[in-house]
Amino acid sequence: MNAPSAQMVGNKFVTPNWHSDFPILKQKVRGRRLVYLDNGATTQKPLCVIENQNAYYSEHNANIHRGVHWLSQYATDLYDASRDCVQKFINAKSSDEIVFTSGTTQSINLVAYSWGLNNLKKGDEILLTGMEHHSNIVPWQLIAKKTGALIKVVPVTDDGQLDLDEYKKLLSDRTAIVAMVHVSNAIGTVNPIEKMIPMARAVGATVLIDGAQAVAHMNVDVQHLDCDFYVFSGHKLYGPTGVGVLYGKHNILDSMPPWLGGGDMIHTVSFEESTYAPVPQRFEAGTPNIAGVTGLKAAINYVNTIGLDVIQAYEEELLTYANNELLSIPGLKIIAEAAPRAGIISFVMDGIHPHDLGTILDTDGVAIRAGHHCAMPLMTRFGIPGTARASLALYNTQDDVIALVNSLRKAQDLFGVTGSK
Ligand code: C6P
Repeated sequence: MNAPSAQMVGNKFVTPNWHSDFPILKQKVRGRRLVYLDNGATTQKPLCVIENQNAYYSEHNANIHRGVHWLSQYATDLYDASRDCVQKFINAKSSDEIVFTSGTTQSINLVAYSWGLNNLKKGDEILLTGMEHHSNIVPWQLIAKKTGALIKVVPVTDDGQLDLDEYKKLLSDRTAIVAMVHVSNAIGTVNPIEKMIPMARAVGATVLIDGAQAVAHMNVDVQHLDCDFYVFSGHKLYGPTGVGVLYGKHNILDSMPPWLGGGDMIHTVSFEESTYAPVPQRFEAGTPNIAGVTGLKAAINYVNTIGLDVIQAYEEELLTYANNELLSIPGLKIIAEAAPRAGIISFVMDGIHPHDLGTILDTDGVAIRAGHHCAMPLMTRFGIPGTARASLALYNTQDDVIALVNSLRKAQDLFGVTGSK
């Protein structure tokens, strides 16, 4: 399937009925139709995921990898089937390369504390980019303090893209790891990681990609990318909260010591010494989020049924439409307007603070995010306290964009701002 799914009818494009798969979108907020444009924070869940969670707790709940009883074995099978599903979803070579975590944040911390603490030494460089989410900055700062490694940062250009000339200059045999975001949560830029990963490999660096904002919007093939680690959260992919993924190449995961200790990650335990389970169990200490993991499979199945190429084509069309509509508002500036973007429009408006915009839009039932988006260094780079961010998902429609634009115009009226255009 590769045809865009929206059809032009007159001057309006008619969207498929994905909206109706999401029960929460039927409700009214403050008496108005809910216009949910905060999908970068978390996506809503389709009925099949909600029903999956209900079925898990109504029929299948038991602890996994422990019980000899039927229910435990059933729950174990469900859990393991999700691992196979994720493996296929990102085209990992084997399901052993998929570690379940609580989300992107935990996945990055796992790599920092297990790989980083054991591989980084004084003078090594950790190369980040100027558009990282705090969860791909702070863990590395903590590890840099402990190891004496140094953090270097690829600068962001005025048009919201990574400066590839500077990236090239920053790469050297001191670069131990490049940890970078695939799609920026704050401004939506899609980074050219297909080009950047081989450059990092050429200097022998390990590569981690933060795919939190990518996996719901485009196909990801980790073998094709040839990254060492790829991380994402289930809840931004129409799945439950509290479940995430760390993909790691088998040889590198296998070389890493456990990060958390406890049940289910051991081979043998005595008071003198313990030995550890092979990967991925070595990194899944304690009772995991079994329900969440099974829900992630339901979410991936949902996405696969539509097809990420179809979703991507549809969202690109909607993003272009939203972009043009927003630019018709005087005094509104889109950050990274010229950059290739996925799913996100981040903007500022003359005379109205982003937080005020967020509050006024909420009175119309329009949910956006306003603030620094956990990317404070990027806001500093642009000299702004924050932005207003509308982030799209497959269920958003042209009507949602119209509601957003009308509400922004209303905010201008309320503030007596006419804009500079
Ligand atoms: N961004 C946003 O509104 P967790 O919280 O672990 O699921 O994801 C953290 C994270 C890491 N990287 C990127 C690129 C992200 O966008 C996020 C989460 C949300 O933009 C909440 S701050």
